[in-house]
Amino acid sequence: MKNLTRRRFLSTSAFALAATRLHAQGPLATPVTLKLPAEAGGAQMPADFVGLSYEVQQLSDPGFFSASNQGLVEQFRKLSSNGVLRLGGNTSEFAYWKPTPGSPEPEHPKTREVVGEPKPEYYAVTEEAVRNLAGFLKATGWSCLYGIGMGTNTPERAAAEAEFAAKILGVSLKYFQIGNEVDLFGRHLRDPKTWSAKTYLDEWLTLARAITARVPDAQFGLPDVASNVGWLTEIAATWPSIENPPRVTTLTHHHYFGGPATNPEVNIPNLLSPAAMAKVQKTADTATAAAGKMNVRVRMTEGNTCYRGGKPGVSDVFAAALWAADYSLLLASNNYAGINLHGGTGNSVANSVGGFLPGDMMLKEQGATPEQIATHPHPFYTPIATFGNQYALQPVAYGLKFAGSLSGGSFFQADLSAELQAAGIDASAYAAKLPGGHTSVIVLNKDAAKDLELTLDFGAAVGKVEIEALHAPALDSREAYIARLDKTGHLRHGQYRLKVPHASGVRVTVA
Ligand code: BDP
Repeated sequence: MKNLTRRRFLSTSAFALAATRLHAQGPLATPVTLKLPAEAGGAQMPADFVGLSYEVQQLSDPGFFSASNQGLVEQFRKLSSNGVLRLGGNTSEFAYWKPTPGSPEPEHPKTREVVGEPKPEYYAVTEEAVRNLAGFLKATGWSCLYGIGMGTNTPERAAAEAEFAAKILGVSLKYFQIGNEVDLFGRHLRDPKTWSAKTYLDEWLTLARAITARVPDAQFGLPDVASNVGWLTEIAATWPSIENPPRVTTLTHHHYFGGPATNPEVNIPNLLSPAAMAKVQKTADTATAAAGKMNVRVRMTEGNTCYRGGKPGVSDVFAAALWAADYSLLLASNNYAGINLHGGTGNSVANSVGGFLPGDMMLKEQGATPEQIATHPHPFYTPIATFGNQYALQPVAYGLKFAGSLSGGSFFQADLSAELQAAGIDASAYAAKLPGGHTSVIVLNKDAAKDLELTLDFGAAVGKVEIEALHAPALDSREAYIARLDKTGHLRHGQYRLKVPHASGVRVTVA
């Protein structure tokens, strides 16, 4: 088992420097020419767009988010030099603030036990954990969205925790979030007959006001819904009638492509289909319209390929990298402030969904041995996997990192993906003007078979061309590489012609 685990770790962590194992050539799709507009002028992708999401329960081990956890620090830095760590998840509703080692555990309200939701097992968040988190953020260069429970919390405890977190995290704290997937509270935490966006907002205001009384410059993101973005619309409509509202900087929601692992609809072709991205676009339209009314931006604070811990063979393979790159860039071009892909340790995520991962059951039923199961990352969708005391970036993280290379840039306002799809190929493209003045185009050929013969028309003579590829031997391989390539295409009169192989991504950057 040790050997297998070790091998898994090496294969996903290596950055190949040249085009290594490129897969076989596919049939060619109709050649496409994409003309880039002269001016950027679209959405600006924040420098700290890239983010990860973890369960608050991760804080119950104060050594996890700590500067001394060097392996994890390293992987965070490898993913981004200035990302955003979001703490929340289902387990955040069962955390309680324990200010001093001697302070007693408070009494907890009664909740219902429901399959798929965490069991009412409470744990403490301590000053030590928050101090270590501050050190971790300094060591990584990341900032934090700090999640405070709503489901079983009180205004007094919320305010005390927020006051300490604000003091210790300082500039590393971007904003607070109160409550996780509040649109689902009717399942196990509140009375489904009376729970609504309105009753939620009343509770939220009580907690946020208690926090603001102790942290006068506190900023917030809300409502962190699982999927009902209609709540964002309702909140935006109600907002002007709230007197002296707490300071909200961001509207937030989650997104999982599908789930759980046992759902046959969660498969690679569906994940990479244009239909999946059309759904994302629809949600983005609703969310950004609401945010526009409140003069704030939207952030997708928790999401991934498959809820309840991911699906082996879909969440932990190269297809997830292409999905993550496309998903991130689609939201970025829709003016999102950022995204946080969910992950963490197997235990914390298993607890968040009721104690076990459906993906493990699936593998067992397929006859996998415990040793084979242990070679998969747990949870299956995690961007950074834990294998023993080692951490490793997974394919989905390489997709996020690849998309993140446009951070700080401004998008060209052109639906390049629509032009590619009109040519009958499942591909997407995004182009941005980078802060240094370079133009960078990312093309994701998600097609399982067809290679794409592409001409990028920059409209004027361009300087040096640099190419980077996101690739792996196959869509279902548990590997991902980001590699610099030399000599792949031809530059003539401001037109660059290249081939984008099926199931791969390419980034073309020109001076
Ligand atoms: C979300 C929860 C999170 C879970 C995740 C999942 O907020 O705690 O880990 O989904 O189902 O609903 O995988």
